[in-house]
Amino acid sequence: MTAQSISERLDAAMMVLKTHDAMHLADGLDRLDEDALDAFVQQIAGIDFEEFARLRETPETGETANAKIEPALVVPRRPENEDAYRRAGAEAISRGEIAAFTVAGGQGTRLGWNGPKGTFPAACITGKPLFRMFAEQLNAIDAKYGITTSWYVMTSPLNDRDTRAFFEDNNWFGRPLDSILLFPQGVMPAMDDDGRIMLAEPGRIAVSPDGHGGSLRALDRSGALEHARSRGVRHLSYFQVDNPSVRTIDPLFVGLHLEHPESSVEMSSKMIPKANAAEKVGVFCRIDGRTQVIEYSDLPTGLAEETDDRGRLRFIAGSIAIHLLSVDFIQRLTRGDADSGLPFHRARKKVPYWDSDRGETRQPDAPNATKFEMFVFDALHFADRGLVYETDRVEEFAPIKNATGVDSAESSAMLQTERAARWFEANDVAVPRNAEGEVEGRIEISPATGLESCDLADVDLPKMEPGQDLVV
Ligand code: UD2
Repeated sequence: MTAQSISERLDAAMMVLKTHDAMHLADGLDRLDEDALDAFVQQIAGIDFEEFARLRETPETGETANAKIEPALVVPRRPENEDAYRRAGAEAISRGEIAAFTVAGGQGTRLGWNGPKGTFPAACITGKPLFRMFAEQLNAIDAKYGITTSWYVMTSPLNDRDTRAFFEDNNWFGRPLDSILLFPQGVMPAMDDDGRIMLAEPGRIAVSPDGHGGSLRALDRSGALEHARSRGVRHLSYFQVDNPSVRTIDPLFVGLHLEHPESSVEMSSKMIPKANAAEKVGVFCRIDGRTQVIEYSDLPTGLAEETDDRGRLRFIAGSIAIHLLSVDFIQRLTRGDADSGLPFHRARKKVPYWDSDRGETRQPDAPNATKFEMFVFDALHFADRGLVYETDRVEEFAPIKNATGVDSAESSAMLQTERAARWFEANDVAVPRNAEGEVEGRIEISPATGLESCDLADVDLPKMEPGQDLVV
């Protein structure tokens, strides 16, 4: 078979555009050289025009509108039979059944960091980047359990090359090469107010990542699910790239996911009690009896502020985006059966667009486009029973999302130090604190030293002086 020439492939792309009434996307092609035309043809081939047409015709329903919404049932932080669950989890980890899965395809616009978010210096003293912090945890897990943990990292077409280069420059953090798979997520075209796909400039359609929910089909399409199966992996421990305090693989959570009567062993999630009604985290609810997350922006204020007899928020179970998903469950959701696909959510955004009259790309002053994203927590809806387990904020949630203020590098560093101080104190080593109880100084505990407080029992912890920076 001879390779098709560029003009043949361009003709085929034009047919696709005609069929889908999208000839406006061919505007300005006469300005392009052969490489740019080639990229355009490839972009057209990657777009699912039928899916786009379906989305255009189906407005987001707000399926919660007439549903009965109740708070989710939550397994408490110190569950009955905790030790037995922890043992069961540790055994599954030792059998190599749990892999780590990091979603790192976001654009990190709020942080203002020029590069993939995982390259951000996040450790409170050494400034180790997020990816290194996770890799060092996995190295420690491997040493503790005598295994090689598989690690899947989802990038996006926008940051895949830079992320890959970062891993290469860092010698893959000493992880065995065949145990790591980086793969890009899919993209979705942006839609203008006339319901048309938008052109960013001649030959380039305006697209954006399809949301972290796109991770499920990206796992399938990239071969990561196959890779996992071939290595005996049965569950993925899912976490976001922005949380340096995440326990990448947690034996107690794994044990609960595998053996708790409330779990269907398909998908389980961690929650923390929300700090206040307005905190920007999704909330675990039961909608018509099924566990689901309602994103903070979609939870009616009335419900968000409701309190119980003791004055505690009723809808208090905040999602910190840590889940366990079984490989079989992900496979079931990605079989291509439209009924089990995750729904798309719409967001109004400012998207630069090609103005063919003026012959230039213009930056809008106000939102001019709709972006489509899937959310991974919507998978819970398809699980027979979704287990929700309560964890502790300081132990597991110190996200870096913003340049300053709430959820910034600064607030994360304070939380990281507070957690380390608690681990010292739990092992009878005093830490200097001021009158407000804040730690005087900073502490960073390397994963090689300990993955949790009890790992420090045999470590000779140094005494900390006020104002000191202590790395152990
Ligand atoms: C997310 C959750 C929120 C809460 C919070 C906890 C959503 C919609 N909201 O809020 O409920 O759990 O996290 O920290 O999830 N990402 C991709 N590809 C994409 C989009 C995002 O990989 O197309 C990754 C991104 O790199 C990041 C994570 O998903 O690791 C969170 O994305 P976000 O910043 O859009 O969500 P956020 O922080 O508003």
